[in-house]
Amino acid sequence: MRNHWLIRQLHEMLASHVRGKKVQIVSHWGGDPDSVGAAYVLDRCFRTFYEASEVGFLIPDEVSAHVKAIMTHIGFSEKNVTSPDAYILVDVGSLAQLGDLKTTVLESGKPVLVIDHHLQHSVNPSVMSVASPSYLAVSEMVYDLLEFLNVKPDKQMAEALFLGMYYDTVRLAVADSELAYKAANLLSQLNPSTIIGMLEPKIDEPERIARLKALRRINVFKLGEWFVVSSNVNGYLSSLARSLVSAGAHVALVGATKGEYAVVAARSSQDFQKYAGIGLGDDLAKYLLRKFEGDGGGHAGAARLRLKTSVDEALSEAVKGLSLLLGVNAVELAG
Ligand SMILES: [Mn+2]
Repeated sequence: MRNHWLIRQLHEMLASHVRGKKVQIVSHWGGDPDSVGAAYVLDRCFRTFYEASEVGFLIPDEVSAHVKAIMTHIGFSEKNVTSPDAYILVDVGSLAQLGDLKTTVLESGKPVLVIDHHLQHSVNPSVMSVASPSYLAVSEMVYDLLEFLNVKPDKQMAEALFLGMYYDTVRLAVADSELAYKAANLLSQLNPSTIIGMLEPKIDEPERIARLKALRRINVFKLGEWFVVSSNVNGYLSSLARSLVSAGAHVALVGATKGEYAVVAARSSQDFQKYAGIGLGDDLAKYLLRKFEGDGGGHAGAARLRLKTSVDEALSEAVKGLSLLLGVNAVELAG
């Protein structure tokens, strides 16, 4: 167990806020295999071991395609709990990641508990948090919670936790030996060939067209050693930003018009997150929210913002912001 003290604290908080209560579990916007895998096992534990009277799970904003595939496979679906007694936020590094559910959660007046493995900064004082960046995934924290409870995961639980750990460690590329031991333990209960493919789901035709069109419309900038691309699109923001990073961008900025706002999604590559020394969800978000009226945030490698301006203006200000934060000029590559 990575941190026995933290897991005991988690257990004690759950014991006092879940037993006999109606509990709403919420992930960060869009969800990902880690938040969904951890939420699935927590949902089961809340029913069985913590004796919650009702449990539901919600994903704010658009649910990503691979998350849908995983949920269908393990038999887990979203459920809205009416007037819950407590909110449990899973894998939520900042409250801005609650997207359209942020106000509902914060204005409920109910206990809010965050279970997370990111650095928690500027967390609202009314929010309780069990978090440690020493954990490589929330699914790993939940793995340790099962061990603490002396519960052996069944096949669905093993699949959910394995996918979460595998995804958040970039297919074990940033894992350590402790996580590898846990992953191996889970792997012995499942068939990798049936589940690992779910992390690369088939995309449907409209999304495929959107991705290809986003590529056609990009502007490419060189900021010192980093390549930054921006694209003005119509939808599928997170998916397009991710695909531009896998196409080779260190930072991808995509924006779409939504009413009188520009919604901007930003993603960065692993090496940018590791070596650039700036975070999209904090540094870049702060910069843009000083320039424009709006809201949003995220974490080091991913951000989503709503800004009261045009998409082109928001994207060019984002490039300017990155250039200032990195202390290098932005040079647009022509053609
Ligand atoms: Mn995570």
